[in-house]
Amino acid sequence: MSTGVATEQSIQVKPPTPYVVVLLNDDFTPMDFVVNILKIFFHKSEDEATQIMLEVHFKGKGICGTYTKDIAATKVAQVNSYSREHQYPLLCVMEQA
Ligand code: NFA
Repeated sequence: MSTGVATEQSIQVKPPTPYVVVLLNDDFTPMDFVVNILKIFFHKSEDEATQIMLEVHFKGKGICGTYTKDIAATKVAQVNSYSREHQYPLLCVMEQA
């Protein structure tokens, strides 16, 4: 059984490097499909999802959320698979924040 006593001299705990998950605009993916992506995978409300979708549509890209590297990579893979399953070219990428 653990005594709970740390035997190391110092234990460094640092916050993980943040990554943003980004959606990129294209001319083919329907607006309502993008809104649904933001609701399903990023837990956005209808209003918030619509705002982000319009940011992507008018400015070329928009941030869906900020995550650790592993979570961001999982979101990117899930969104791109879902878009391809529905035969849309929507692109989701991650960037170091
Ligand atoms: N530009 C797309 C359209 O006019 C909508 C869209 C928004 C696509 C955000 C991708 C991302 N149907």
